[in-house]
Amino acid sequence: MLILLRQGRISKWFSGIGQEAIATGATLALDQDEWIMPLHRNLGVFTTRNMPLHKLFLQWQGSEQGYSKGRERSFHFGSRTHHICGMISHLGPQLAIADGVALAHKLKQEPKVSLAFTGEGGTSEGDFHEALNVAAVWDLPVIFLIENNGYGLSTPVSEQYRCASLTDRAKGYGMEAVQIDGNNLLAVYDTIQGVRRYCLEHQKPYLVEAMTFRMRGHEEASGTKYVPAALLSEWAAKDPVANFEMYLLQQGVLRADTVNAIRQELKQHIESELKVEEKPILPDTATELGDVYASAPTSLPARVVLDNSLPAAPDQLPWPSSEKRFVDAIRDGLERSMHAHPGLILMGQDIAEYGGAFKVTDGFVQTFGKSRVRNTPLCESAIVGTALGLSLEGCPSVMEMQFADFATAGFNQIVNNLAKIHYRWGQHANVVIRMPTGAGVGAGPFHSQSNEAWFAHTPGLKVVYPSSPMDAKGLLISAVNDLNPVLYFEHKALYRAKSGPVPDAYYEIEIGKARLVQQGESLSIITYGMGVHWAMDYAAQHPNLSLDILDLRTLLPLDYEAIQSSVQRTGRVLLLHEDCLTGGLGGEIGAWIGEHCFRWLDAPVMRCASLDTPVPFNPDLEKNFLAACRLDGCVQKLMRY
Ligand SMILES: Cc1ncc(C[n+]2csc(CCOP(=O)(O)OP(=O)(O)O)c2C)c(N)n1
Repeated sequence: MLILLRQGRISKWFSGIGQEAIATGATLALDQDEWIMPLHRNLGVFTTRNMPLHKLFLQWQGSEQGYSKGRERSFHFGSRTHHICGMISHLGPQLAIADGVALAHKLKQEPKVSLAFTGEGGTSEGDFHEALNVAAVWDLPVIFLIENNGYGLSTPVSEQYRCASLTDRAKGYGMEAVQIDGNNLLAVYDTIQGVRRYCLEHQKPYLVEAMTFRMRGHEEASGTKYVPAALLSEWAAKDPVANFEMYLLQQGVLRADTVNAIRQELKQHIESELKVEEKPILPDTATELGDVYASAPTSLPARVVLDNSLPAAPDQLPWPSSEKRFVDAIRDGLERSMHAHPGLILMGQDIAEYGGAFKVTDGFVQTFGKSRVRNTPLCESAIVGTALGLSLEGCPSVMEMQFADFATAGFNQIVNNLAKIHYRWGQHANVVIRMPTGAGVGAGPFHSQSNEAWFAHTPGLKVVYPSSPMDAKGLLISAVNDLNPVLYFEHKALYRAKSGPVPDAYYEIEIGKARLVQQGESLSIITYGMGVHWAMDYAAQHPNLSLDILDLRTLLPLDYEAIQSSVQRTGRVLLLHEDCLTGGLGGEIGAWIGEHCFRWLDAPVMRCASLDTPVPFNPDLEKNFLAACRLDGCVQKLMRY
């Protein structure tokens, strides 16, 4: 690897020299179909799972024939075939994915563990704490394996943590732990084998701290100047490969000539694998864009798919339907999905016996049981990670974010892990995150935000935002059936304030399709969520105006066809949303209209949005904050233009 790097034949990678026994020993101790969540120094995981060397080389050359079609670097890739989950650079997020996989095994009653690696530096991340705590509270068979190699980049352990040993932390989680010599292959192998048996038998997690040393720089270019020479020579004497070889020679398992023969054989193998030609990548934009999302699953529960040719008045629906409040429609969609997908897991704070902060899942635990309706500890990041782990094992999940505002605490897992995993290495993330959102409820800056734009900006996510009970049920069912991560925004102020007819059937509303609420000629109001109700109320109060109201319903991907049709009908566009003005969806849609629909415009595209301030608590301040109070002014201005 070092030679190839110097020759420029492979790209930057992170050396595990001096730590080989850990990745190799741990991987050997597991069954081949047990998931491993490796990190950047764990070449041994990939080779021990017998990944063909030529394909690994091609991966590090950024080739299309590697494991990530040239999209990922170094060890940041996974392979379902090998039960290896690719890391993201942020390190800690790997740990909770192992929780999800172990949860799936536990629920399916399969005798399997998952194993997640972390460096000692990574143990300082909140993700470490959250993942270990969830595994402990939920009794999950996960092995957490710390490779304590002395330095996190240039930071020595003395500046990383204060406990005497990282195993001390296990006690705080109610978990067993052991510290071992990570440079002794047999000690690693034996320990992980025994720990694995423990995890299976007791259905509990276990923490292993393997002591080792990083013999080279964090990556080659950064060197080891900051490491005292004495430490390097002390650990050089403990080299795991040289010591194992010596041990085998002493035991008579190996002879000197066999050692040479093995070396020659490996050298030749490496040389011939390196000869596999890399075909140059011919970038194809359609392929790149096409791989952002997983395609539709091949089999889905029998369902009705509602399309946009439905009568505008929902009470003329061709199916039996009942009048339902917005909140009950969500509940109905969730309940029908639980029946349709026996493997579907619900997770969230207080969602079981308590029924959730908004009582959406009230009574679910009686119907579906506690293993499928799961109260979680207070740890958004770990639960999103767990949801991803469930998806690796084929279990869809719906996580209730108690308030959309708290998505910040799980942001990394959402925008970096869920969103990018399919593009990076072809793994889907069948995860729905319910986001109770919005203001107008006097809840102040941290229980009222509209944060959909953060996610609508992230390739790989889908963002839906229903405004009617009928859409709420259908879009939720679609979101669960979709293999991609879906952020499902539900406005809290609509829960009990709005009702409407909802078909009794198990039905989908297609993600990515807007709904024409009413057709008009003088002005388009393009909006979503609460904005739809503001626009409808406004239209009712101004019957003299012929308003075209388009409910986007999905914010990513956007229905550009419907947007263009609306612009063509009126030539005047007002983009209305509850989110703040700057960086809101309105700016993006406005730019698109300017670029693609200029010839139909009779006036500049305008935006009506909430103020660029946090959401204030006082009702009068909140009213002044919200876009609704500026709607009339915007419409009048646009009509006058
Ligand atoms: C969230 C985050 N912060 C910082 C970094 C930069 N970084 C990459 S590896 C590393 C050190 C990690 O140390 P450790 O977990 O001990 O693993 P080691 O590299 O020693 O194997 C740092 C700081 C990162 N990748 N992610």
